[in-house]
Amino acid sequence: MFPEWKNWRHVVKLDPDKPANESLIEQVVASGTDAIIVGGTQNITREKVLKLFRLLKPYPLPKILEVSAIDAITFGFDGYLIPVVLNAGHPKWLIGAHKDAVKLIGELMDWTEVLPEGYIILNPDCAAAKLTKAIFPLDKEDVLAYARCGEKLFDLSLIYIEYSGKFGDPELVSYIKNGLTNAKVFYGGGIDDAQKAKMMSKAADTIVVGNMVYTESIRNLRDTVKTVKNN
Ligand code: 1GP
Repeated sequence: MFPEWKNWRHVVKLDPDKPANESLIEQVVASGTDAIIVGGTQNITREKVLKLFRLLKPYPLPKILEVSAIDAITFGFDGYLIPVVLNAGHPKWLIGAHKDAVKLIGELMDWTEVLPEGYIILNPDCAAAKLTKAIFPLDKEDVLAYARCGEKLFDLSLIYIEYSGKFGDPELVSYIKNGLTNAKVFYGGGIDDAQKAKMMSKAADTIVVGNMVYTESIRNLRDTVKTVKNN
Protein backbone atom coordinates (compact mmCIF):
# COMPACT_ATOMS: atom_id res chain seq x y z
CA MET A 1 0.00 0.00 0.00
CA PHE A 2 1.15 3.55 -0.64
CA PRO A 3 1.95 4.92 2.84
CA GLU A 4 -0.47 7.29 4.58
CA TRP A 5 0.58 10.57 3.00
CA LYS A 6 -2.20 13.10 3.54
CA ASN A 7 -0.80 14.33 6.84
CA TRP A 8 2.72 14.84 5.56
CA ARG A 9 3.71 18.46 6.06
CA HIS A 10 7.37 18.32 5.05
CA VAL A 11 9.10 16.09 2.54
CA VAL A 12 12.69 15.99 1.32
CA LYS A 13 13.27 15.17 -2.33
CA LEU A 14 16.64 13.57 -3.07
CA ASP A 15 17.97 13.72 -6.61
CA PRO A 16 19.72 10.51 -7.72
CA ASP A 17 21.93 12.65 -9.96
CA LYS A 18 23.40 14.52 -6.99
CA PRO A 19 26.10 13.20 -4.64
CA ALA A 20 24.86 11.49 -1.48
CA ASN A 21 26.57 9.62 1.31
CA GLU A 22 25.64 8.18 4.70
CA SER A 23 26.27 11.44 6.50
CA LEU A 24 23.94 13.39 4.19
CA ILE A 25 21.19 10.82 4.60
CA GLU A 26 21.66 10.83 8.37
CA GLN A 27 21.22 14.60 8.47
CA VAL A 28 18.12 14.43 6.28
CA VAL A 29 16.48 11.74 8.41
CA ALA A 30 17.47 13.47 11.68
CA SER A 31 15.70 16.64 10.51
CA GLY A 32 12.36 15.02 11.32
CA THR A 33 10.97 15.26 7.80
CA ASP A 34 7.88 13.13 7.17
CA ALA A 35 9.06 11.24 4.09
CA ILE A 36 11.72 11.05 1.43
CA ILE A 37 11.00 11.20 -2.25
CA VAL A 38 13.69 10.02 -4.63
CA GLY A 39 13.25 11.87 -7.89
CA GLY A 40 14.86 14.07 -10.48
CA THR A 41 14.72 15.01 -14.11
CA GLN A 42 18.20 14.66 -15.56
CA ASN A 43 20.56 11.70 -15.92
CA ILE A 44 18.48 9.34 -13.81
CA THR A 45 19.71 5.75 -14.00
CA ARG A 46 18.82 2.61 -12.06
CA GLU A 47 22.32 2.49 -10.56
CA LYS A 48 21.91 5.98 -9.09
CA VAL A 49 18.42 5.20 -7.78
CA LEU A 50 19.67 1.95 -6.25
CA LYS A 51 22.53 3.76 -4.55
CA LEU A 52 20.08 6.10 -2.81
CA PHE A 53 17.74 3.21 -2.04
CA ARG A 54 20.54 1.34 -0.24
CA LEU A 55 21.53 4.42 1.74
CA LEU A 56 17.92 4.99 2.81
CA LYS A 57 17.07 1.37 3.57
CA PRO A 58 18.06 1.35 7.27
CA TYR A 59 15.61 4.15 8.09
CA PRO A 60 11.95 3.60 8.89
CA LEU A 61 10.44 6.75 7.34
CA PRO A 62 8.47 6.36 4.09
CA LYS A 63 10.70 6.11 1.01
CA ILE A 64 8.96 6.98 -2.22
CA LEU A 65 10.23 6.80 -5.78
CA GLU A 66 8.95 9.53 -8.06
CA VAL A 67 9.13 7.81 -11.39
CA SER A 68 10.63 9.90 -14.16
CA ALA A 69 12.52 7.40 -16.30
CA ILE A 70 11.19 3.99 -17.25
CA ASP A 71 14.58 2.29 -17.09
CA ALA A 72 15.20 3.60 -13.58
CA ILE A 73 12.11 2.03 -12.00
CA THR A 74 13.33 0.09 -8.97
CA PHE A 75 11.18 -2.19 -6.85
CA GLY A 76 11.38 -2.12 -3.06
CA PHE A 77 10.27 1.46 -2.34
CA ASP A 78 7.27 2.02 -0.05
CA GLY A 79 5.37 3.80 -2.78
CA TYR A 80 5.57 5.20 -6.29
CA LEU A 81 4.56 8.71 -7.30
CA ILE A 82 3.67 9.03 -10.95
CA PRO A 83 3.81 12.57 -12.31
CA VAL A 84 1.14 13.59 -14.79
CA VAL A 85 2.21 17.00 -16.08
CA LEU A 86 -1.03 18.91 -16.49
CA ASN A 87 0.56 21.84 -18.36
CA ALA A 88 2.83 19.67 -20.51
CA GLY A 89 3.18 20.88 -24.07
CA HIS A 90 3.80 17.36 -25.29
CA PRO A 91 1.33 14.50 -24.66
CA LYS A 92 4.18 12.16 -23.72
CA TRP A 93 4.20 13.70 -20.24
CA LEU A 94 0.44 13.55 -19.82
CA ILE A 95 0.02 9.91 -20.77
CA GLY A 96 2.69 8.70 -23.27
CA ALA A 97 5.61 7.78 -21.01
CA HIS A 98 3.11 6.26 -18.58
CA LYS A 99 1.68 4.00 -21.28
CA ASP A 100 5.17 2.83 -22.22
CA ALA A 101 6.01 2.07 -18.57
CA VAL A 102 2.74 0.18 -18.01
CA LYS A 103 3.30 -1.80 -21.20
CA LEU A 104 6.69 -2.84 -19.89
CA ILE A 105 5.98 -3.61 -16.24
CA GLY A 106 2.21 -3.29 -15.80
CA GLU A 107 1.91 -6.99 -14.92
CA LEU A 108 4.48 -6.67 -12.14
CA MET A 109 3.17 -3.51 -10.50
CA ASP A 110 1.38 -3.56 -7.19
CA TRP A 111 -1.10 -0.85 -8.07
CA THR A 112 -1.91 -0.16 -4.43
CA GLU A 113 1.60 1.28 -4.11
CA VAL A 114 1.02 3.82 -6.87
CA LEU A 115 -0.14 7.41 -6.40
CA PRO A 116 -0.53 9.67 -9.44
CA GLU A 117 0.22 13.37 -8.95
CA GLY A 118 -0.92 16.25 -11.12
CA TYR A 119 2.10 18.43 -11.75
CA ILE A 120 1.80 22.07 -12.68
CA ILE A 121 5.24 23.39 -13.59
CA LEU A 122 5.53 27.13 -13.02
CA ASN A 123 9.25 27.85 -13.42
CA PRO A 124 9.93 28.02 -17.17
CA ASP A 125 13.67 27.73 -16.58
CA CYS A 126 13.66 24.43 -14.71
CA ALA A 127 14.74 21.19 -16.35
CA ALA A 128 11.28 19.63 -16.04
CA ALA A 129 9.69 22.61 -17.84
CA LYS A 130 12.10 22.22 -20.73
CA LEU A 131 11.75 18.46 -20.92
CA THR A 132 7.96 18.52 -20.94
CA LYS A 133 7.74 21.69 -23.07
CA ALA A 134 5.54 23.10 -20.32
CA ILE A 135 2.98 25.63 -21.45
CA PHE A 136 3.59 29.28 -20.47
CA PRO A 137 2.63 31.95 -19.70
CA LEU A 138 -0.21 31.10 -17.35
CA ASP A 139 -2.29 33.54 -15.36
CA LYS A 140 -3.66 32.44 -12.00
CA GLU A 141 -6.98 31.41 -13.50
CA ASP A 142 -5.13 29.15 -15.95
CA VAL A 143 -3.20 27.53 -13.12
CA LEU A 144 -6.37 26.96 -11.11
CA ALA A 145 -8.09 25.53 -14.17
CA TYR A 146 -5.25 23.04 -14.64
CA ALA A 147 -5.45 22.12 -10.96
CA ARG A 148 -9.20 21.63 -11.18
CA CYS A 149 -8.85 19.53 -14.33
CA GLY A 150 -6.47 17.37 -12.32
CA GLU A 151 -8.83 17.06 -9.39
CA LYS A 152 -12.21 16.96 -11.09
CA LEU A 153 -11.55 15.37 -14.46
CA PHE A 154 -8.64 13.07 -13.71
CA ASP A 155 -9.64 12.39 -10.09
CA LEU A 156 -6.13 13.16 -8.82
CA SER A 157 -5.85 13.51 -5.07
CA LEU A 158 -2.48 15.30 -5.20
CA ILE A 159 -1.67 18.48 -7.11
CA TYR A 160 2.02 19.40 -7.15
CA ILE A 161 2.92 23.04 -7.75
CA GLU A 162 6.48 22.84 -9.05
CA TYR A 163 8.82 25.82 -9.06
CA SER A 164 11.98 23.68 -8.86
CA GLY A 165 15.00 25.93 -8.29
CA LYS A 166 12.97 29.08 -7.69
CA PHE A 167 10.86 30.31 -4.80
CA GLY A 168 7.31 30.77 -6.06
CA ASP A 169 4.37 32.94 -5.20
CA PRO A 170 2.66 31.91 -1.93
CA GLU A 171 -0.47 33.86 -2.87
CA LEU A 172 -0.84 31.85 -6.05
CA VAL A 173 -0.35 28.61 -4.13
CA SER A 174 -3.07 29.68 -1.63
CA TYR A 175 -5.37 30.59 -4.47
CA ILE A 176 -4.96 27.12 -5.97
CA LYS A 177 -5.42 25.41 -2.62
CA ASN A 178 -8.60 27.38 -1.91
CA GLY A 179 -10.00 26.59 -5.35
CA LEU A 180 -9.79 22.83 -4.87
CA THR A 181 -12.19 20.66 -2.91
CA ASN A 182 -10.33 17.64 -1.61
CA ALA A 183 -7.05 17.36 -3.46
CA LYS A 184 -3.94 18.04 -1.40
CA VAL A 185 -1.47 20.62 -2.65
CA PHE A 186 2.25 19.92 -2.58
CA TYR A 187 4.58 22.84 -3.18
CA GLY A 188 8.23 22.52 -4.20
CA GLY A 189 10.83 25.07 -5.24
CA GLY A 190 13.50 27.28 -3.75
CA ILE A 191 12.83 26.64 -0.06
CA ASP A 192 16.15 26.96 1.77
CA ASP A 193 15.29 28.43 5.15
CA ALA A 194 12.62 28.40 7.85
CA GLN A 195 11.02 31.65 6.73
CA LYS A 196 10.35 30.40 3.22
CA ALA A 197 9.21 27.06 4.60
CA LYS A 198 6.73 28.84 6.86
CA MET A 199 5.34 31.02 4.09
CA MET A 200 4.71 28.12 1.78
CA SER A 201 3.45 25.75 4.44
CA LYS A 202 0.69 28.26 5.20
CA ALA A 203 -0.35 28.08 1.56
CA ALA A 204 0.20 24.40 0.71
CA ASP A 205 -0.61 21.18 2.54
CA THR A 206 2.90 19.84 2.12
CA ILE A 207 6.19 21.46 1.25
CA VAL A 208 8.95 19.67 -0.63
CA VAL A 209 12.56 20.72 -0.21
CA GLY A 210 15.21 19.55 -2.62
CA ASN A 211 18.30 21.45 -3.57
CA MET A 212 18.97 22.94 -0.14
CA VAL A 213 20.23 19.61 1.18
CA TYR A 214 23.10 19.74 -1.34
CA THR A 215 24.22 23.20 -0.26
CA GLU A 216 25.28 24.94 2.92
CA SER A 217 21.62 25.59 3.56
CA ILE A 218 21.33 22.03 4.83
CA ARG A 219 22.09 23.58 8.20
CA ASN A 220 18.59 25.12 8.01
CA LEU A 221 16.86 21.84 7.24
CA ARG A 222 15.84 21.00 10.79
CA ASP A 223 14.37 24.50 11.19
CA THR A 224 12.31 24.13 8.03
CA VAL A 225 10.75 21.01 9.56
CA LYS A 226 10.22 22.65 12.95
CA THR A 227 8.49 25.71 11.56
CA VAL A 228 6.20 23.67 9.36
CA LYS A 229 5.13 21.43 12.22
CA ASN A 230 4.40 24.45 14.42
CA ASN A 231 2.30 26.17 11.79
C1 1GP B 1 12.00 19.75 -7.03
O1 1GP B 1 10.05 20.59 -6.01
C2 1GP B 1 11.31 20.08 -5.75
O2 1GP B 1 11.23 18.84 -7.75
C3 1GP B 1 12.12 20.95 -4.83
O3 1GP B 1 12.64 22.09 -5.47
O4 1GP B 1 15.12 21.75 -5.44
O5 1GP B 1 14.13 24.06 -5.62
O6 1GP B 1 13.97 22.77 -3.48
P1 1GP B 1 14.03 22.71 -4.96
